[in-house]
Amino acid sequence: MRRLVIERIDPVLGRCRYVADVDDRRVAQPTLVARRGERFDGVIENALPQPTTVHFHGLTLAESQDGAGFDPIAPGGRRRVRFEVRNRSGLYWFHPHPHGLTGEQVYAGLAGLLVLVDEDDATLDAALALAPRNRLALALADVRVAQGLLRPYAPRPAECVHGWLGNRAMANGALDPLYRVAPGWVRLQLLNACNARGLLLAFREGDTQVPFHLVGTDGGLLGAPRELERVFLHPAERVDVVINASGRARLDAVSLEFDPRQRAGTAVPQPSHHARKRYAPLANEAVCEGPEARQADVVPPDGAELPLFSLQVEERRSAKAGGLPQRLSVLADAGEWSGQPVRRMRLDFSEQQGFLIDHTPYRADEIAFSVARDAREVWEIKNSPISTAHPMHLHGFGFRVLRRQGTFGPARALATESAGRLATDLGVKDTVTLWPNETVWLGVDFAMPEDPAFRGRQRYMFHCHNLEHEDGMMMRNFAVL
Ligand SMILES: [Cu+2]
Repeated sequence: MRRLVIERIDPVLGRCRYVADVDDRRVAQPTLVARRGERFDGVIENALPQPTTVHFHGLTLAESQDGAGFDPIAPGGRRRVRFEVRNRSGLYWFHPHPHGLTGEQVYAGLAGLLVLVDEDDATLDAALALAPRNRLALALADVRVAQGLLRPYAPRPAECVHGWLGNRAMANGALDPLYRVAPGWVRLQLLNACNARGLLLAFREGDTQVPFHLVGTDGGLLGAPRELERVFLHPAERVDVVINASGRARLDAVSLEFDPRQRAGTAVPQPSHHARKRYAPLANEAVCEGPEARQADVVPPDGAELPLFSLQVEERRSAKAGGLPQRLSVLADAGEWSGQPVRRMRLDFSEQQGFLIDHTPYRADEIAFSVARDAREVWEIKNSPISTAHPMHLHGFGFRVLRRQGTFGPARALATESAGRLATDLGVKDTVTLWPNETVWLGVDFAMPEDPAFRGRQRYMFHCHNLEHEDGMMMRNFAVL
């Protein structure tokens, strides 16, 4: 059994971390590695002064294992969580999901990576002749640094509506991350762990942009690699990319400048921190209530260029670079979904309440809709023209992106085919980003494992993974019956 402790380090800054006992070693900010078919067996201890949960993002889990916030762990409490790892190899992650407190806790450092491996994963590494240190799994997050110090989470009202942004990037909790790699292929499994910032990932050698290959998305490897120059990565999305470092001295990963399509103007609805009001010790802490001009921080807006991390290529005489296979997994195209029932949802903006799904603020005790066990559904999700980019996350089930319509120019330019899909839409996804005025069609298979934990009604969530939108009620519960 593993022990996963959620700690708060500094009472002023509130920097949090996961501490795991892995093979009798205490590891801070752990990256857990699991093989498909293995069982996870852990005790989660909450050493925070707030309620929390641990959501295993992207995994096929029953309600009791998903950590979605229906049943938080109280301060000082503990919970045993056991499940079988059923998903394909890829980068998954775990983070808190207590309703109303998620943004604060994730920003405080609570994001752990879960790398799943299987035969396809090992075959790819072998073909690339990957040096062990040339494989990195990184949680990329923007943090607010002023006078050399990390600033605590203190969003102003406008930031509670539009998102809390940082001015510097961290990878796995470290500022100015630089990794030494050997010549040859480098494989990077990258998570956008930012609260709200979208990234347009690219690699540079000096001033020259260096192409890379997309080999996987949220839910594992693509069928075949795609060569790209840049790729959008919004909060909670993952990409698995390989880049050839042979003949290069240094590669810098950056988020390129882009138009973030903020179409909701500067409207500032009255934020209301429902979660804090439910917990007396937190009710008087000011969040979302400070004066607009309280902080003098200069934070680059969403879409501004931001350096992410660097790869220093160490010189070696004989670098044996393998070849990139043209077949990565048996993943086929999304398949035939015509004739399946269509469920329609709309992402809205309300001048009073901020961003919502179907004009309805989240209610913990509400079930917005029910889905039949083992059903296959098409979800048609439309984002309002008065909106912003929303990375929408579905708990419990991976899905396929079938089609996009109304995508704005610079994103549309990255489409790979007539259905408007982007390269990242070609894999299994659990989080999909919708630009303002865009409609996406998803194919969702609600097949449930034959496992006693999945018996009976299972509740899941569908929500925006801009964490301020999520905490601001842009979330719905649904049930699988
Ligand atoms: Cu959103």
